[in-house]
Amino acid sequence: MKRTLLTAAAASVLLAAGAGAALSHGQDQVAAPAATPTITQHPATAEGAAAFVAEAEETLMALSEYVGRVAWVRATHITFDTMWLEARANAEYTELQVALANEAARFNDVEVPDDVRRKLNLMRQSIVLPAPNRPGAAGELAEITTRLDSTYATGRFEHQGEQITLQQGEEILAESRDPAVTKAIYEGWRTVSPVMRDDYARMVEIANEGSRELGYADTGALWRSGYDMGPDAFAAETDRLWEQVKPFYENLHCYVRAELNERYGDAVQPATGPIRADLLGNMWSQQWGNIYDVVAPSDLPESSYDLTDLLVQADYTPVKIAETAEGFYTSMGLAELPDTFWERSQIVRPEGREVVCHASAWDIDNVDDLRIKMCTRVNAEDFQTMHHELGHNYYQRAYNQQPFLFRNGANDGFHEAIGDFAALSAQTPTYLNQIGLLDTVPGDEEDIPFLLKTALDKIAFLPFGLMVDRWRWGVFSGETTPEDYNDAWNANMLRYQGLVPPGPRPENAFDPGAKYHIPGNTPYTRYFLAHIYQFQFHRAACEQAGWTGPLHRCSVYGNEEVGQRFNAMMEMGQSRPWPEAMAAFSGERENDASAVADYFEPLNAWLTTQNRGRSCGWDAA
Ligand code: X8Z
Ligand code: ZN
Repeated sequence: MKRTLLTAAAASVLLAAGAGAALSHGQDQVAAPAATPTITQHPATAEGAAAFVAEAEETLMALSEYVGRVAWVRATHITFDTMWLEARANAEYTELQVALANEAARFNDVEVPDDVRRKLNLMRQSIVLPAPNRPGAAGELAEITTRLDSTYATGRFEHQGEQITLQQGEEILAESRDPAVTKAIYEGWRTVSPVMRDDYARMVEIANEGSRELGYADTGALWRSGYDMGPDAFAAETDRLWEQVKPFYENLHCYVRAELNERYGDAVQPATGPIRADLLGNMWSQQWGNIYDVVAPSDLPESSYDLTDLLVQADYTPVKIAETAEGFYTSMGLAELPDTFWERSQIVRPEGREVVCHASAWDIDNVDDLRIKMCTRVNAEDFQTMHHELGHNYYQRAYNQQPFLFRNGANDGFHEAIGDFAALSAQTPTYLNQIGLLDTVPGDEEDIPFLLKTALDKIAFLPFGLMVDRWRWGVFSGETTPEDYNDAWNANMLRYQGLVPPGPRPENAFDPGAKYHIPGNTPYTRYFLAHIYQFQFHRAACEQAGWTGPLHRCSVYGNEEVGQRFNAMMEMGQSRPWPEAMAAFSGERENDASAVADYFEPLNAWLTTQNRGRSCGWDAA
């Protein structure tokens, strides 16, 4: 993710507000911010507004660098003290943001130039979790968010007599085809989160209080307001996009269910109804590419390569994956990453200390102290994630000439889509061949296997990308109360994804807490949007490159003209409403899932044929 997400706007794109193991529940030591920010009162005139904005940007930028460095140290070395420091720094930053947002309101009725108005609005809108303006609130909020994030990061559970990490659990789930094992891993990881529930509920109360003071109905409405349209219009827009892609998802669900039924039998996976979530090769069933071998079409040629195998055979290391991803961007004419990227990033999981392994990209000084934090493994998934993270870093650097408040993505979905756009080219066999990983580019007989593999990740993701915030919107609005947290989460999983847990969930379960972005407080609709935008960008880029073949075979590797146009969009940052940024690159001004349909067109037709005679769908009641 990218960094402005959080309570503390500091540095990581996925950013985290987290906390952890070392700051245990019931202790109350953190919190008072080190300094109360002093904000100069400027006259309520256009000049006063401009002076206020300039001063605010300077103050925010300085504090954000400080908070970013503290947050980096906490995320890469979780201890009682680093949690204490992060909570304190985040509290201070939140207090500053809230104070500035309140001050900005004094200019509501003053006529000011568009860019100043946009910045005044952004001062409110870019606070992910606002604290109310009363003593102690920002401190309590920051302590909770740091603790939630660190609890997730340091979570362990018992499996076959050993304490294992999330990453170890994910690896087992990706590879095991034993339903007893996948069930144990699915349920085991979810034992780390019940302890988060009360903290989460309290956090919701505080952030809602803060959001209301800023004029939003609740924190969900605040999150939905960041898309250059009203919060209700944005919710309706996501409904519209989902309706555009839902038939395709249902087609994929139907096909995968039938294959799983064939593999495991009725007792494990019935032929109708929802799919058992632990059989899909991923801890949250959000991407299903790991079970390609289970669902591979038996009447088509086998894929002639597996990217994980290619990387392993070619002795790739995590650093080499990072260098290769950088090479994709530089081939499009973008500059190399700074030396400090290589010196300061965390590319592999360090020994002997606790870290946040969930991948993120950071922009510590808001200029060029770019870094990633990953626990990279040599496999196809992390090859893709590396391109994703560097996309954030390239965006951050492209907009570093903008004023501070515009140093962000056109919207958060753009930020998440940049690297995925690059990876759509970087996963083509043509590209893998160009960089020497793959000897022979397969012919079109492998198109369906290739598209199926891609859809297992990209299409399967769509309802997950939607359901996470649908849950949070309900929580923030009060429609879902703490007693219903877990049932509402699983009801969403059933409704949107057509999935069920492998067995009844315990009374104290808090399954949402077992997904990083819930304890990490990272809004999630961004990823749903990114899974649409990346195909819009890809289609536009391939058109610019003069590509006339099928979209899934197009690669813009080495195309400097496309790179230049793409960078021009990225350089705009958040300075203009997002449709203008999109138009700058693609000529389009809308969210439009037709590019998804175009890319996967042959696969969707093939799935329809495969599903003939099957009754698809599931009952969500
Ligand atoms: O969180 C991420 C990135 C960091 S922004 C690794 N992603 C989402 C997830 O893992 O749930 C990328 C895809 C969706
Ligand atoms: Zn991201």
